[in-house]
Amino acid sequence: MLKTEILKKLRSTEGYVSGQEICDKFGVSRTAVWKAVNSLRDDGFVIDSVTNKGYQLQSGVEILTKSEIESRISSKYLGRNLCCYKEIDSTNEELKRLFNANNSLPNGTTAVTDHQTMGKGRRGRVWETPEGVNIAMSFLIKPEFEPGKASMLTLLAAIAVVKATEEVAGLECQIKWPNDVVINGKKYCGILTEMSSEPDFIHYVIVGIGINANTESFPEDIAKTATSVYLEKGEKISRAKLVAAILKYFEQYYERFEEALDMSPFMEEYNCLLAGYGQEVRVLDPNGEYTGISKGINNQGELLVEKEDRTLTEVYAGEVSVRGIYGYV
Ligand code: BT5
Repeated sequence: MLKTEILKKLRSTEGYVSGQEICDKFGVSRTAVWKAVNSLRDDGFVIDSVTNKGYQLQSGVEILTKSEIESRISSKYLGRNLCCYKEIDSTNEELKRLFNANNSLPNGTTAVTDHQTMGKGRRGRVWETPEGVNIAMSFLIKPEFEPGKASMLTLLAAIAVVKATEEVAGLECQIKWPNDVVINGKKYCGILTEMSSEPDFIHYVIVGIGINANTESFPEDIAKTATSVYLEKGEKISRAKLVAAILKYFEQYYERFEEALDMSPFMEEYNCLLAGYGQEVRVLDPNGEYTGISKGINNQGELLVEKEDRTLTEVYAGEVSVRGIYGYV
């Protein structure tokens, strides 16, 4: 797409790029360039234009648009069919609607929005995505493995978020099994994986990721347990860069998962990132709470917890939450 290409060119050039150079490079008319630049401006980019010099992108703009994300994507198929929205109820719900309208929706189709009006957590909980600061993104994949393995994709997504955050923001994160990524003990990212399947066949899996990127403050009910890159680092980051990095890393990990079909290639890495590993945790099981020592995940992605009587329980993510003994992590 011309807009995306122009954006890449402007970003990679210090100083001005002449209109003629853009025309020659992409084989398009001056009018097409002018229209594409204006459309980028409509998206919110600040682009200077000076007669006889050309165009220059002003740095420091932080925008979550299709062209901004596309110009940074390096994954092979994940995010290549990209749908971006200024505002939507929920990116998970949007992908479901897109799939229901078109069963041949490409594998890896991704939805990203700046603002979710009805963001979902697990089991009917609410996920906050206020305007202009956070990331809400979901991708749809069509795995060929059995439905019982899909819950492990949440764990892969958590590793991808950790890697991407380290790369883009230089921040160290931990994973709170199964679906949170935390920084300094506070929730920075939540993951919601949903699936449509028959007993032995997956129609699709949607992995939804919510990230507190540039959030300056949180509603009172979550202020004590939530954090953002901005609050941890004191700097705002490019959300588009983070989206592209998450897609890149998830695709890489997922390729390896498709070969192994379990967590064995990632267990060591995962357990190193696991909050509370080797420590006492409280398992909030609807059939009765208990405490024990977290022994990390097994190759099915279940959390192993050793109870006081030395028995080892395999905790399945479904109905259970795990807490640190003194608080959220
Ligand atoms: C989650 O649920 O953590 C999954 C969140 C998934 C959100 C993504 S955004 C893209 C996609 N589209 C959707 O509609 N959802 C996905 P859970 O483990 O149930 O945690 C929910 C709890 O986290 C809430 O009850 C709050 O206590 C807390 N919470 C809500 N918003 C938060 C935020 N922005 N930051 C930190 N904590 C939050």
